[in-house]
Amino acid sequence: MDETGSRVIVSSGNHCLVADSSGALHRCHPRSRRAPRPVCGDRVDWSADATAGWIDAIRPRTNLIERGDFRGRPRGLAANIDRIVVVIAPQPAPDALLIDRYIVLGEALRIPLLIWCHKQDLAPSTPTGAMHALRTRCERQGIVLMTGSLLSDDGLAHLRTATRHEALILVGQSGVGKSSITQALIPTASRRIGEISATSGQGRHTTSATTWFERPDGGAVVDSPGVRTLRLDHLSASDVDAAYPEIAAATRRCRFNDCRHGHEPACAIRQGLESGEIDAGQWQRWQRLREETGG
Ligand SMILES: Nc1nc2c(ncn2[C@@H]2O[C@H](COP(=O)(O)OP(=O)(O)OP(=O)(O)O)[C@@H](O)[C@H]2O)c(=O)[nH]1
Ligand SMILES: [Mg+2]
Ligand SMILES: [Zn+2]
Repeated sequence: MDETGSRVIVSSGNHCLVADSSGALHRCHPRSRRAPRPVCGDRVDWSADATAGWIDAIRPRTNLIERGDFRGRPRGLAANIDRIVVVIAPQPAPDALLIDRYIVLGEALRIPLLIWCHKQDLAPSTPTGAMHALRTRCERQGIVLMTGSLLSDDGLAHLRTATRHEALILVGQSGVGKSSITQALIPTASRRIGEISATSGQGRHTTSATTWFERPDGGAVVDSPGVRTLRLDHLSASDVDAAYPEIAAATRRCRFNDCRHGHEPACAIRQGLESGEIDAGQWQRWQRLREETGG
């Protein structure tokens, strides 16, 4: 049996689950240890013999989202993604550095980003300072920021509309609501999760693997396991700069090319921090991420 144009919906490195054009799932393995590893979202050609299913080819990707593993080596997370949706919520409290990491990743891959502030039913009536700073930044940088809740009347309607026909990946901390959103956008998702557990023999229903779900009206939602951090060692200092245009521009205005932004005269960063033009939290995070990316 030869199948073309099938989709990898879950990958664990040494095997993956492939959905064929009818939606049926097949467990497949790479042909050899040196064969490229398929990732969630890959389109593949595969075939089955008496022993197993095999990945014959990975179709060209429109993009590949990678994050660093525990040693900082890039590892594929998902491919062929139209938009990264960073999910945050009042609880667990947002981590500004983690949000920035996703902004850097999105800029580096040129994948549009949307920040979805979930669980608004739990949000304080006056936004926190951190939320205010995030909102200001998104406005300045043209990052789409939307709010919603599964408990409000319009629920996720505006998320659905704003991302129609797109392949989304939902990312963020554990417990922010990624799987709940997936199930709200894809009514059949929970049935699918049951099928995946049966096929992979894990019998678990928690989000342990990045999983691709087809949307009923086209596109897809990729649910991913919650993270505490996102390593970006494989990106460059200029990737970081692209996510902080105000800071990058200010560093170019410093009088000295090698300004360390400490006590040098005519330092545009220090002036910006003093005037409030540059956000102190953002400045700290830029320094941290520049260090990590070797800049
Ligand atoms: N108050 C409130 N709770 C919500 C909302 N959406 C989801 N939750 C709850 O948030 C908790 C975590 O939701 P999940 O969808 O499992 O979170 P997750 O991001 O998938 O978590 P991981 O899989 O661990 O990364 C669950 O108890 C949900 O019922 C919401 O809009 N409001
Ligand atoms: Mg989940
Ligand atoms: Zn300076």
